[in-house]
Amino acid sequence: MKRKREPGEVTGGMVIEVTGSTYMVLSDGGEEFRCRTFPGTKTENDFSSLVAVGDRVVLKETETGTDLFEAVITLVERRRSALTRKRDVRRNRSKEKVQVIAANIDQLVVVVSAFDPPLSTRLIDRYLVFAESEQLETVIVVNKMDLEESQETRELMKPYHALGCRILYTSAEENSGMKALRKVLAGKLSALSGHSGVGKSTLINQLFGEELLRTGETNEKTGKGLHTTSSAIMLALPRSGYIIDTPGIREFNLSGITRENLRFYFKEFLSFMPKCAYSSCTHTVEPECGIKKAVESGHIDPERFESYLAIYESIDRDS
Ligand SMILES: Nc1nc2c(ncn2[C@@H]2O[C@H](COP(=O)(O)OP(=O)(O)OP(=O)(O)O)[C@@H](O)[C@H]2O)c(=O)[nH]1
Ligand SMILES: [Mg+2]
Ligand SMILES: [Zn+2]
Repeated sequence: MKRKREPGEVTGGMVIEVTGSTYMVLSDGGEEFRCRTFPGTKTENDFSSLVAVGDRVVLKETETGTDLFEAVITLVERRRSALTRKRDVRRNRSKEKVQVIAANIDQLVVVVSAFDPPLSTRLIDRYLVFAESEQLETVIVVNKMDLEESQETRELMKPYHALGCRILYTSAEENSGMKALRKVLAGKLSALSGHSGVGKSTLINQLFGEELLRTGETNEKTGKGLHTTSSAIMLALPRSGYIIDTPGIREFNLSGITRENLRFYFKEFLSFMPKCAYSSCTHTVEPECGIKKAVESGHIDPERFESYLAIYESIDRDS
């Protein structure tokens, strides 16, 4: 039964969906409000998206003629964590430098697929750098295990097992590995992120046992997804916890990472860094580099080092 609405009433809530400039908010009282912001909306977060899925907000109810509960967001509270990416300034003229994909998450679930699209360890490395820098818990999900020789996939994932990452192998198609996934998601607020077409929405549908989210095909020629999910959405998991589905990304532009601090976020580098001749060694051109030696002696995975160099090169010199 719907309670009587009182315009002007103030309540707290959590943003569960963002569509354009409309925000769905689940209030602390368990009601859904359709909200918008206004010029007086205050935020405790600087230089980033005003509102994102997962945000804690304060609402003020407004009066409208419709059945739906409607409200304006008066305050966006400080985020305790966030999955963010740097905006591509060439493509985006917006003032906000950092795009918040999901806010206040307990863990980041990086989803890759074993095949179609092919497993991208480069992307995993980018997420791991971000997660290290933000001290975010991560889980790596390798989906579509029904499509690829599992031995080859596990070989590719070996360095991540060695790093101590939590890795799950799933097939949303064949409903395998889902029990383990349910277990790591229980009681937490998790965000799924990864390339388009890896099966993020399909995994969530499988968790619920029903088609809650639209899923898409991958392009036959490129094997890439067609960006089926267009905005982030949060769902309450059947038992406990919340999950956020996010749109597939093309690139993961790291925010907050500089050429200077990058090396601290490849955690297997840390114990070899004291062996570099220069304390500020970037492990790129310097002689007597402890990291390069560790790569040569097999103590650091060469692919991980290649990722480091690729990310290093992709970061603007002046950022
Ligand atoms: N063979 C196989 N296909 C899968 C599996 N999981 C998902 N798919 C298929 O992969 C395609 C893309 O799945 P989606 O769930 O839409 O992928 P997504 O990651 O949500 O993609 P975006 O929303 O574009 O980011 C669909 O055709 C799914 O049926 C799997 O485990 N095995
Ligand atoms: Mg999707
Ligand atoms: Zn070095």
